[in-house]
Amino acid sequence: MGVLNVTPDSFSDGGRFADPDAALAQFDRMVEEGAEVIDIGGESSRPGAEPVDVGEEWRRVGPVLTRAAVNFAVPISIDTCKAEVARRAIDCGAAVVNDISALRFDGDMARVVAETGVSIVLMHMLGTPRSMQMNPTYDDVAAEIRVFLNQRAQAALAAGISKEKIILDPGIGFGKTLVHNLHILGRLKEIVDLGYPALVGASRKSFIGKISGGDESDRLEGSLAVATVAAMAGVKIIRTHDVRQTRRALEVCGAVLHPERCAENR
Ligand code: HH2
Repeated sequence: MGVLNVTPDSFSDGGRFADPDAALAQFDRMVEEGAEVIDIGGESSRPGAEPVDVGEEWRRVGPVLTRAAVNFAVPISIDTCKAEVARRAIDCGAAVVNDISALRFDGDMARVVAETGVSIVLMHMLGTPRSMQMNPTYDDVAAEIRVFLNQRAQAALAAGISKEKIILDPGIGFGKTLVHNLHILGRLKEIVDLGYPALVGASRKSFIGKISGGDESDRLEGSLAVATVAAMAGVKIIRTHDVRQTRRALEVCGAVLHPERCAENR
C-alpha cells in the first residue's frame, strides 16, 4: 500500500503533493514501482495534528482521487475518519476506507461502508491524534490491542460489513511509546491469528529513528526491517512511502515463506 498524503502537514511527505499534478505523478510512480493499492489522505494524523473539516479535506483529496480513479486501475484507499469524505471517495471509485478510528469517530461511517460494500481498515489508536502521545499506558499492550481489534471487527460485522472486507491494523505510533511499538511488532501473529488480513504502517515513523537514527527522510532501512518482521508474521499489507524498496523486500520475504512458488531458474 503506497502512501499519498495530500496535506500541508504530514510528518514525512507534508506539502510535497498538495498540488494535484504532483500528487498524480507520485500516484503514477508508486503504481510503476509495484503498489497494489494507494492510500490517499487529506488530514494528517501525526501527534498533535490539527483536525480539518469535511470541506477542506475533500478540497484536498477530491481532485486527486477523481483523476486517479479515471486514469489508474489500481484500487484506491481513502484515509479518513469522516463518513461524508468516505462516501464521496467511494462515489469516485475508492475501494477501501482506511479509518484510523476504527468506525468510532463518525457514527455514519459503518453504514456507509456496509451499504457500499467496500473494504475497511480498522486501526487501533489510543485517544485522538491530538492527545494520543500524552503518556500512553497499557498493562499488556499487545493483548489489549488484540482485544480492541477483535471488538471493532465484531462491531463492523454487527453493522453489516462482510467479514472478507475487514482488515485489522495495530496502529503503530498511535498512542504508543517506543517500547509499546516493539512489543506489538514482536507479537503481530496474535493479531494475524484473529483471522482477518492484517496491515502494518510503520514507514519512516519516529520510533525507527529512535533505534537506528535518521530523520523522516532517512529511515528506509529500519522501515524495511519492520516490513520484513511484519511479513514474516503473516501480515498481508504494508503501508509504505517507499514502494519500490518495500516491494523488493517483500518479494524476498514471500520467497522465503513460499519457496515452492519460486521457480529455480527465474
Ligand atoms: N499511519 C499514518 C496514517 N494513516 N493508517 C493506517 N491504517 N495505519 C497507519 O499506521 C497509519 C495510517 C501516519 O503516517 P502518514 O500518513 O505518513 O502521516 P500523517 O498522518 O502525518 O499524514
